[in-house]
Amino acid sequence: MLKLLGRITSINVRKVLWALDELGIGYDREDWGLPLRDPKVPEFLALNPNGQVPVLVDGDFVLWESVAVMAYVNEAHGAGALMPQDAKARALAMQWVQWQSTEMGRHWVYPLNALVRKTPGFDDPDKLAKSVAAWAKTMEIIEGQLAKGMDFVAGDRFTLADISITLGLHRWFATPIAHAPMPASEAYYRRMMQRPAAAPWLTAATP
Ligand SMILES: N[C@@H](CCC(=O)N[C@@H](CS)C(=O)NCC(=O)O)C(=O)O
Repeated sequence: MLKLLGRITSINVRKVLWALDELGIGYDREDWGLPLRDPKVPEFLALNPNGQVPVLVDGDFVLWESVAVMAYVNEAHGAGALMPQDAKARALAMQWVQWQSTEMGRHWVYPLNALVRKTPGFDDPDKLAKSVAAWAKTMEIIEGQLAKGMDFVAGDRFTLADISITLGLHRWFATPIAHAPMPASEAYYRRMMQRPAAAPWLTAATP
């Protein structure tokens, strides 16, 4: 049985959980990550020297970095069902997966901590405004992509990109900031919420 280490309030953990559920793969999950269980302890650092979640344990194989973990469970345990076979189509899907993780993901850190988690120290209005503005620009990029009229973010089929982008949209909508209208993104988000494997990972309890 696969074991996933990580708290469900982590968007990076939820990427993997949604992929596992989408593929119908069974797993055990252990809560790790603050404030539940400190991953910066020797037992956890031996698995991931970064002291971060998620970590996947598959027998004696250990893997960290959520994008790598999603890709691994899809290929090793899901017969590749969540990515296209065609190299260009697969690369385009991976483009969105990586972009969510890097370009988009770095801008929500400040707003999420300041406005949702109320983390002490995240109280600089200038930093907050700059992060929100930069995050909003990434949302315009998503809106532009989804307004092209495809059913999914990277084309005509559901891929790992939809997991990453929908979780990013979920965080955007769950953060109490001004949301400019994004009709294509809103419609897409509602469609994704209909997927049985998605619903548990798109709740108010996990912004
Ligand atoms: N690039 C890494 C980032 C992992 C990461 O930032 N994890 C956060 C949660 S989203 C974490 O472990 N924070 C420390 C903690 O929860 O104690 C990935 O995609 O897996």
